[in-house]
Amino acid sequence: MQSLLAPIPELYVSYDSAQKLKLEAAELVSHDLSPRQICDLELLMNGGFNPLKGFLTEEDYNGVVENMRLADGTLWPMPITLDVTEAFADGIELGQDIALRDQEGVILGTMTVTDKWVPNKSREAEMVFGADDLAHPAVNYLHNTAGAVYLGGPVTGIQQPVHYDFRARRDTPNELRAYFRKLGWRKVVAFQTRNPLHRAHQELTFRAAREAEANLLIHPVVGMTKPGDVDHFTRVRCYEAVLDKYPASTTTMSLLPLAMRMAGPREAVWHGLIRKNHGCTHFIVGRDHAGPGKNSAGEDFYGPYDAQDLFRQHEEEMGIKMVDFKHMVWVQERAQYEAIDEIEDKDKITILNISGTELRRRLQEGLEIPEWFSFPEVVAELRKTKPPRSKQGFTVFFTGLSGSGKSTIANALMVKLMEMGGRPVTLLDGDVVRKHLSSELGFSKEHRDINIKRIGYVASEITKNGGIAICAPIAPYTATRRAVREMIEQYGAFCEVHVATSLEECERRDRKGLYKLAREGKIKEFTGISDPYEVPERPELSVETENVEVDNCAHQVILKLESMGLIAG
Ligand code: PPS
Repeated sequence: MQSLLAPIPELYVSYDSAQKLKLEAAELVSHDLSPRQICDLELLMNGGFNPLKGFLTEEDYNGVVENMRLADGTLWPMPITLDVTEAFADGIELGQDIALRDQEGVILGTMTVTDKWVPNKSREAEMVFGADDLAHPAVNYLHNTAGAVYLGGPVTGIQQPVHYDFRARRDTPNELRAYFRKLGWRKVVAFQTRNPLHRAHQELTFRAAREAEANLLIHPVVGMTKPGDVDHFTRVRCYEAVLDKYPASTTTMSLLPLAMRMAGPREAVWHGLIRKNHGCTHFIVGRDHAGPGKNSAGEDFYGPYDAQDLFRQHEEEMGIKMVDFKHMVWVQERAQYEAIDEIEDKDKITILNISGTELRRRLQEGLEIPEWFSFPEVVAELRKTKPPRSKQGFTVFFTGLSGSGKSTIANALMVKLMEMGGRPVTLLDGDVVRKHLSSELGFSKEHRDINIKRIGYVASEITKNGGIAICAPIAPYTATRRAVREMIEQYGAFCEVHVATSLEECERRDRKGLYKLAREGKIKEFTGISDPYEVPERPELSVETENVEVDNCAHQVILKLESMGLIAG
């Protein structure tokens, strides 16, 4: 078993060599790393992925996919691969050095490409993630984000990726080892997390450390977690508040720049090896560790204890011990947390629990979250990032034919929302956007899509920052409207309103005289006449404008927003 006292091998060269290499690397072909590859590279270079010396070669990859072992037999459960596009791979010869750059172009390291191959992604999905099912976030990434070709070979580290946030809380494996050494911590239990910590977590981690007679490392992931998780800025502020609740000098916290794959059992083994590299002797594995949620048939991808079982099988070889998670519940009569399997008088007591879903509901609706469940500082942080829906930003997206009445209703809605006050309101009207944001664009499908995505981007920024965006373009294509919805729903609600005025009525009104010109062929690609309009199938609201006052149409939208909880009734 490796000693905690020994430093772990890193892939970095000395400072002087790095300066020299940086200059020489200017001549090399560059690969711009994806956010996930940057996380992987950081842990490769600093020894977090020891014993890997670079991105996996084809032989190592096959071994890892098929039986969790590198070609030399060493246990390693997760393929750490450098995926690139076919076009990039075509220009690379075996034996060639390439520069690995971050998204700003800063060179982090170089790699000698020894292997280049087209992986069988379906096989990788089946073996590593348990199913070739796009409902699994890593399988979705594999098929829809990762490049088609993998490059493998040894990496030479030049410099760490730059982090501007929480710098004092980031430690390499060797920095943590040195810290443990300095404090004389010979046994350390690591706790992996991607969620805010509440009182039950604090109790269980504290007990785990006490049982193992060890110190405690809270080791949250701040690289990439499951889409939809609480952002790491908020989480770290929450962790800092919880850290004060442990007895002084028993516990520390460090941030891990890992890109999680949500691979359940294999991920647990991977997490354990990473923590061993960081100098820990014990690792807490919970129920459904790193679980990705439900598959496309609505069932869990992994059994609740699969991760513990796989870890236990390899514990000895890994050289880090598993501490299994105790399910902690609040016992009202005794006003304390207890491990559920240690309670003997279950029928005489009241057990309280708040599920994740219930917590999200309470946060969303601004309801009480009791002190037995979480610490007031944590709740305050969560409330700041997730204010109730009636205080969050949102987007109302009108779509409909030219002359359907979108702009008129949108203007009326804007005035009504401004009268209510509370949030800034911005109107992104079709004509106005075309004048200020998209003046160079025409009306081809490609140009319309660019135009709508620009509107979507601006609306998503407004929504993110707590404002109300009202958009009123024609937006004739379903797929583009869906893309805008996805952009916005990351930050707040999206209310699609179809202004369902018929083509006959729009043409009869012909406010701008454009339909006449379109019929005469003087305007090309005119929506409804010589260009398509795909009617929304499931908009949040559809309004008729024939024989209905504008004020009433705008009022229908207000009622819809109220029913969605976006404005207080
Ligand atoms: S799109 O498809 O969403 O990008 O169109 P949009 O930017 O909303 O269009 C804004 C206004 O452009 C006028 N116009 C045309 N519309 C459709 N097809 C063609 N070929 C065209 N040429 C000019 C039209 O007046 C649109 O304004 P509204 O407010 O919808 O009447």
